[in-house]
Amino acid sequence: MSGFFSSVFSSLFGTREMRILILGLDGAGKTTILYRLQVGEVVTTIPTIGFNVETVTYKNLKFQVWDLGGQTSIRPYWRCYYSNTDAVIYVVDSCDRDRIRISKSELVAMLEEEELRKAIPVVFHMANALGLPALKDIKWQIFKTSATKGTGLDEAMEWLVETLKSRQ
Ligand SMILES: Nc1nc2c(ncn2[C@@H]2O[C@H](COP(=O)(O)OP(=O)(O)OP(=O)(O)O)[C@@H](O)[C@H]2O)c(=O)[nH]1
Ligand SMILES: [Mg+2]
Repeated sequence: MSGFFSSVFSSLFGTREMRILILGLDGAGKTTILYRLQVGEVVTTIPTIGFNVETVTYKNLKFQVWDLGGQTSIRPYWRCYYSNTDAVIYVVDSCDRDRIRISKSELVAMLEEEELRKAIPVVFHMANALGLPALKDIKWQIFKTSATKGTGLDEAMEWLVETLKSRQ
């Protein structure tokens, strides 16, 4: 890349890695998504107590991706990770119908957090059942994804990258 273009490029994106959080209820598939994005494979997971953090390179952009544990007792600690977050991937297991309301209320509560005001939310996995009024004034998108099959992840990441770029 010539000096001119590389300086334009770095002024657009800086040298800072974009910070992404992956949130959602326990068992939603967050850790599976993190490692699917990082190594392109389905890994065997155990419930996350605390977090996993990995650097993910996607379309030549580097992301620092934080996957937080989603168990009820751990959710209050999500807020400790909110500051300086560029995007939140919120994962909903559409088969977990019994807990869809809990998932919705955690999502709505998260979106109301002041520290996440500038973060771009992306919902992975869901159908329209959530009906989210809280999202009407912000740019958002829902993608049907499967971390095990790998479907939908590319499309969702493509949208996120373009949205982050258009905001620079
Ligand atoms: N069928 C199907 N199963 C999935 C998918 N993603 C994850 N799983 C399975 O769901 C289980 C839980 O996945 P995890 O990725 O560990 O869930 P998590 O959201 O990280 O859970 P916590 O760490 O407890 O918050 C695992 O057995 C995964 O193999 C998916 O897209 N489809
Ligand atoms: Mg996990």
